[in-house]
Formats: sequence, structure tokens, C-alpha cells
Amino acid sequence: MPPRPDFRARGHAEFPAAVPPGALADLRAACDALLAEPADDGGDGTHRIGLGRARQFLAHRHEEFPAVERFLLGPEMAAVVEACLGTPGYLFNEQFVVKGAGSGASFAWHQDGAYVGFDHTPYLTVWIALDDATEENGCVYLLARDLDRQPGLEPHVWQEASNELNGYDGDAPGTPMTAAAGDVVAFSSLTLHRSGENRTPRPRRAYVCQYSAEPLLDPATGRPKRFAKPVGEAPASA
Ligand SMILES: O=C(O)CCC(=O)C(=O)O
Repeated sequence: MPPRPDFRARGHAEFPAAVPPGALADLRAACDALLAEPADDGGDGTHRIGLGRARQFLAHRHEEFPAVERFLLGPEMAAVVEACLGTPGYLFNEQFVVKGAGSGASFAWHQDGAYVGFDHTPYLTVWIALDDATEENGCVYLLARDLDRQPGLEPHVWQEASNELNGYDGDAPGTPMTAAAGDVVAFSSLTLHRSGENRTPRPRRAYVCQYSAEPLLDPATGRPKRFAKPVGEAPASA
């Protein structure tokens, strides 16, 4: 199936209520179990992008939660990825992103591909709201991008004070991607996005999983970056 034209033209697509209630409960339970551990300023191994409890990344732990792994590789995610990439593809990365209650931590404008560190084919980020995401609690904001006309990465500058890359200095506020828990916002690794502060008394939980059309191989090692798990095939642990 070819990618959805609206995804190619805007760099993102919404999939309301794409996560079934049972899977949403599984994801929340996994997130809460990881949150109960001591805070770690985690990131992707190259960039340490956490900010303690204010902005927490709980990464690469899905194999400890078989129901989460089944969901990541299962039919709902396969449908989302196929709609955007034209193939169910491969899971290569996943992390919970939690903005702590009343956290002043936003997340700067960036393209996810800027964090990869080597040339690669653009991929898909599937952002899943585990709590209703609002402008008050730190939803994602996107700048629409025509993927065929604007195919590249912008220059990004590391921000020492806030532990993040910044890839956009313009004035556009972006489109707030408010979402109900269980909604999916899928966007290209080329799509500039940011997220706001959580000004509410409750944490804002999200799950970010990333899929590539082909395994994303690190040229330094010849091995997949993180994972290369085909979507639509039952995991070995199931
Ligand atoms: O969930 C968020 O606040 C934003 C996460 C994000 O932009 C990312 O993981 O690339």
C-alpha cells in the first residue's frame, strides 16, 4: 500500500483512538512501573536528554513487558506504520516520555532524525498519548512539512543548559497536537516538533515508538541502531 498522500504532504497524520483500551492499560502500567525506579537522565546513549523528574525518558525496556512488545509489533501499530511508510516496517526505538507534575521542562524544536547521528532513510515516530495531552500539560506542537519538497535535516545546535538539540529559531508556534489518551500522532523523523511545559498538578505520560521501512543500521558497527524487529510478526516472548 503506498503511503497516505496527506502524510507525505504534511509530514504527520492523526489516528484517533488507535490504541485499544487494553493496550493503553498495559502501556500505562509499564510506564508507571518504570517511573517507580530511581530517576535517570536517560536519552539515546549519545544525547542525555532527560531533566530528572521534570522530563523523563524511560527507554528500551519493552522486552520486560510482553504485552507492550506484542502491542508494538501488533496489528494496530502495523496499520499506522503502513499508512505512513507504505510498509509495516521495523521497530527500532521506543521510550516513554513523562513530563513531571508542574514541570517547567519543555522540549525544544527538533527533527527526530537529528538525534540519530549518521545518514539514514527518514523514519516514522509514533507518539501515543497515555494521558489526555493538552496545551496546559505539555502536548506536542508540529510544523507541517511536505516530505517530498523538504526532504532534509535542518542544522541543529546542542543546548547545554536544557540537554537538547534545537533545530528551529523561527517564530511559528506550531500546531498543538492535543490528543485524548489512546490517540496516536504519527510524524516523520523530518518533521519539526517541540513540546510544552506541564503546568498541571499531574504527570503527562506519552509513549514514543519509532519505525523504519528497513532496519536502521549504524555504519560504525553494521548493526541495527537499538532494535530491528519486524512489525506484524509475533515476538519470540509471546
Ligand atoms: O513527548 C514529548 O514531550 C516530546 C517527545 C519528543 O519530541 C521526542 O521524543 O522526540
